[in-house]
Amino acid sequence: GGMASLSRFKGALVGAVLGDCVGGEFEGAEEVPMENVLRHLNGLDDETKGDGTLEYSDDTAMARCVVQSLLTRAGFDEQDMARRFAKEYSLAPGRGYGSGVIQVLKKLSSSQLSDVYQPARDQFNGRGSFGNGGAMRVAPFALAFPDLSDVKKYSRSGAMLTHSCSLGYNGAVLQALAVHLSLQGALELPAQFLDKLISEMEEVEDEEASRNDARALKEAEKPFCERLYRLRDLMDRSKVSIEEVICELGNGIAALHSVPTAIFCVLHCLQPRESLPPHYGGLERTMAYSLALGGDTDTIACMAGAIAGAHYGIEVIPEAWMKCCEGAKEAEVTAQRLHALYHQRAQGG
Ligand code: F2R
Ligand code: MG
Ligand code: MG
Repeated sequence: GGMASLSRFKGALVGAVLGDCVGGEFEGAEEVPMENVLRHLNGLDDETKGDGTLEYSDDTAMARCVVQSLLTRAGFDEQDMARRFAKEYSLAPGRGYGSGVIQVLKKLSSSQLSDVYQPARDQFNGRGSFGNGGAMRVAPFALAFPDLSDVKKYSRSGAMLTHSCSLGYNGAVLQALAVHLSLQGALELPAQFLDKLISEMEEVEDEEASRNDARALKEAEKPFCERLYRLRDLMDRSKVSIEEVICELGNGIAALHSVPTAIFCVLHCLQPRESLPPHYGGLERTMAYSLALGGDTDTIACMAGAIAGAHYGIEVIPEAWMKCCEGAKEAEVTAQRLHALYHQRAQGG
């Protein structure tokens, strides 16, 4: 499809849901043989499956809150979004939330709260969370705002409702930028895509709060930029093993150890790979590869799925996968409404 086409919007939202649903199987696994991944994915074609047998987790539960809030308020409203997170958690607490963020979600449901960002600031002795919970749910921000500076501003604020550490919210900004650029067709030129992400993150990580957090956590001066440079080195190699990817970029629950990894999965799978079935298209390759990394598979596949889906569009998504994954059909419908909001804004309406 063309730039910011409806197909790309649908692909992004549905891709995220699929990644979450199919990735749940291996979350927390240390080693995941590709054989097991392919067996899992081939099993989705089974006629007896369908009707959402694979349930979504916190990644999608929170992304749905983001979508509903952005649509209802026709933009970012922190009070409304916070309320939706809290309500969703209280209605379905068993979706596999991070152990820290649960505290925030409980506090956000209090009616006496004067500052919705305060519970997040109180996390981890005042340091805030650096988990990938802000990034895993950020895709709708990339789809709601045509202006890149708005995507940056609001994805950051949206993440700060639960993640006040810059290593948490900057991961969300990076993921939102990747989805947004992919939506514009930027993955047609992978090297330029990565250059653009780096130049944007150089600016983002130049802020004082980011520099302070990086220093306190003994990370590189600009941690996400450093990972993106490593990613570029990996892309330039003719062969890269799963172990090298995990070692250089990570596969963990921290945003720093998962957002650049998800971006790498997408870039690596733009072309056919020896370890993956030749009949697989790019989106299937991205999913399979994300799962084979092990670790935080639902979240890495969810983030990679959003970027890849925005690139390839909805047409390439296997119907059997759509049927198996809870919430996939609904994501396709709501993507249409985000598409309308985006183009309304783009026309200055
Ligand atoms: N939580 C999971 N999966 C594991 C458990 C699943 C479930 N409970 C079960 O077994 O049934 N998955 C989901 O969590 C990730 C997103 O987490 P989020 O929203 O960022 O949560 P949190 O609690 O803020 O951070 C996650 C963990 O990271 C560590 N951490 C974060 N900041 C820290 C800091 N400043 N200092 C020390 N540690 C910090 C903590 O261990 C947090 O618990 C996604 O994978 C999603 O799928
Ligand atoms: Mg999850
Ligand atoms: Mg996860």
